[in-house]
Amino acid sequence: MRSELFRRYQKNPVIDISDLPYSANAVFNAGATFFKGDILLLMRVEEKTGISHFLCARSKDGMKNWIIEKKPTLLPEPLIYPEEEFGIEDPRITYLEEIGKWAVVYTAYSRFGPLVSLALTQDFEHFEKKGPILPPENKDAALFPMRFDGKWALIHRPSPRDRRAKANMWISFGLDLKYWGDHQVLMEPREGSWWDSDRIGLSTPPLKTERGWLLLYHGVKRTVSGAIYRLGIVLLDLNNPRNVIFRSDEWVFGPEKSYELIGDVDKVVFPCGWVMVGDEIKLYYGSADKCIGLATANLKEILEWIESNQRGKKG
Ligand code: BMA
Repeated sequence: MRSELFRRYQKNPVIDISDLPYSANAVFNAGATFFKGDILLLMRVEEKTGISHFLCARSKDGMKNWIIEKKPTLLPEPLIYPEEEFGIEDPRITYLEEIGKWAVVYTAYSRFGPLVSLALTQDFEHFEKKGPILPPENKDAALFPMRFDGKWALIHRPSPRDRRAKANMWISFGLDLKYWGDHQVLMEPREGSWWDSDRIGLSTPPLKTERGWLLLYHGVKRTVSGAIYRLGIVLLDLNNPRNVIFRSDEWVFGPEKSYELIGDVDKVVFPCGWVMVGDEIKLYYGSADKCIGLATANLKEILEWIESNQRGKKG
């Protein structure tokens, strides 16, 4: 049997509510990036009201000695941004070299439904909120770090209210970071008993590799005892990310440990961020909507695994 591609950190959960400087219900679904020599997590904290905000944590090795901000880093501001009435959730971070800023794409939630909002920052202290960039219902969005033929690219997941219509992943393009067009379906859920048959959505922002843009997506299967959230691997064409060149048949990571199986929402692994340290990927994932898990993977192993799976299919 092959060893797992993603291996859990032995001391998981890497961060949970007992690490926070104030009382909260849950800390999960964190965006991740490098910042001033540290690994920085922008964590979703769900308050005991049910409303979420973001809180920064930093660590040299991304495993221990986390320095966690004393106060919330980014709060919903419903008076200025009514779409944030019920909170802000699930940040995905991309560093945009062209403008020298980090883009945080997140879900803003209100009575009008979840939508995709954008904020820019240079220091993770001050944020320029740009407001909604896509209308409801839409979530699971992240930017690519560069332009393609002069245009920025964004992956996102609109979900039709009519549950008979599938929630697909889309890709859109734009000349600035605010207005999006050239919308096109990128990936659809599979059918029947497949692990990703109910809905799919982007998990981690696209990571540039020699073979293509690597990303993880979550696939949901609905069962009589509820939904199961698992992860699959995708590779997109380096020059034209509309082309999916690989999608794993099998999930590569799913809820197995008690902290992934039991929480506020059972059987959920939900990453929003990863970083590359040399050849090692550090993946940060929300566990059962309650705490944060860490898993590591070797990029070469992943690319070799993709290669052998592609070959297997062709042969
Ligand atoms: C998704 C998002 C995530 C959450 C997941 C599992 O739709 O709302 O924030 O972690 O469901 O509950």
